[in-house]
Amino acid sequence: MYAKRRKQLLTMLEQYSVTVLMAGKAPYSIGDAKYPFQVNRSFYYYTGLDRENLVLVLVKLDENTTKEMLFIEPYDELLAKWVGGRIRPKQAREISGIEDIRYLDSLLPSIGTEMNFNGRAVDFVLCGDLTKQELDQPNATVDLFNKIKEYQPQAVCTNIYDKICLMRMVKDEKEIELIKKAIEVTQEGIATMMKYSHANVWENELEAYFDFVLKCKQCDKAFTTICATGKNATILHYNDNNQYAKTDDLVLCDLGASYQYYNADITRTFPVNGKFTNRQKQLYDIVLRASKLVEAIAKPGMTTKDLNDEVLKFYEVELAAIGLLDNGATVKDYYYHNVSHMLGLEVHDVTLPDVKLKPGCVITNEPGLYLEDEDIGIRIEDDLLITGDGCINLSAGIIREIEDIEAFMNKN
Ligand SMILES: [Mn+2]
Repeated sequence: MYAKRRKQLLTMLEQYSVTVLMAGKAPYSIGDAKYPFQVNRSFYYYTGLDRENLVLVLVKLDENTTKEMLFIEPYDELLAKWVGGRIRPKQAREISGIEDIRYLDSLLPSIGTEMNFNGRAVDFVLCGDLTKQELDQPNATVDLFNKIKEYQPQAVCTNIYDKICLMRMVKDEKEIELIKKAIEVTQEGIATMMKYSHANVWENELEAYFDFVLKCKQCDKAFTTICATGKNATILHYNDNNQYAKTDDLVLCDLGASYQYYNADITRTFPVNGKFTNRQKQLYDIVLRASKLVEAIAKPGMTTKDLNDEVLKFYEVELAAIGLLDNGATVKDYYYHNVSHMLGLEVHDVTLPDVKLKPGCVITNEPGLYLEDEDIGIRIEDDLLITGDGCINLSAGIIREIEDIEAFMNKN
């Protein structure tokens, strides 16, 4: 699978190019402590390896002359006793399918050799996968390029983010299977939260039930859980989760499991005491119908902006009908985010501006309504797989109808 992906990428790369993808390193947090290591997702996508400080180099001279090399750190016996062993060449070869495994101290000379093919200097392109955020800060790929530039002044640096993005945005069967697994665990986590919810429950208590299920299922959190009761739910990325609910508050839980780096991104909103008030029902029903609208129209050829425009049009009518747009208020006063983003190895997965959806894209569908004055924030978020002519709601198994939520919570 990884070899196939590298082969596909190589066909998209320029002739006479050296492409470098890095696994990355964990940065220091406080003193000698480090943040948990997060592998660069493109590196993982093309190698299946999730260890620190590995480098993939792809060389393309022409369509028939390509080369792939993986650079690793030498095994360190003492380090192995403290934090575990580094990956050995054999294991790296087995997982990634790359035959040519070398040690990192030969990275620069190896690239130098490739750049002097047949003894002549050619206009090589050093490529990397740099996101918007990475381009704004010191970056190891750019540092490496600058070193190479010292003795290969003709080298130019090209960002191949767009090419990688075009591949990563279309998920294959294996990837969809892993996303489904992440959704399944998320479903169990949400059900457990609903079961143990009660009037005046603490937000962090509900969060803990979700975390417990994830740990038991060998999953990590896809992102910091948002568990927001009452007014807190009107803050889109509230994650203090340290307040307790009022008796009849709604709780908005935006969360997801991550399974083998593939993510779920789900939101459910439910009454802490198991019973919606009439006002909550009225507003929840509008959000639910917005969600069903998106599900009905999402298909190849559309952009996520098209989907959001449809939600805005729908809200114009629905919010006016219940008087929320009187006195100059606009839809944006109650709904101030977009309805959809790509989902995959990253929660906000790679995408290009105005890119049209294709079969195999996985996107979120997350309309919401937020009424600060009434202490009500509602969002319903599902994960959709775009198919040949429409979409499949991968999270349809997570209950969201008012009657289903009330029945489930009261039974428990
Ligand atoms: Mn989302």
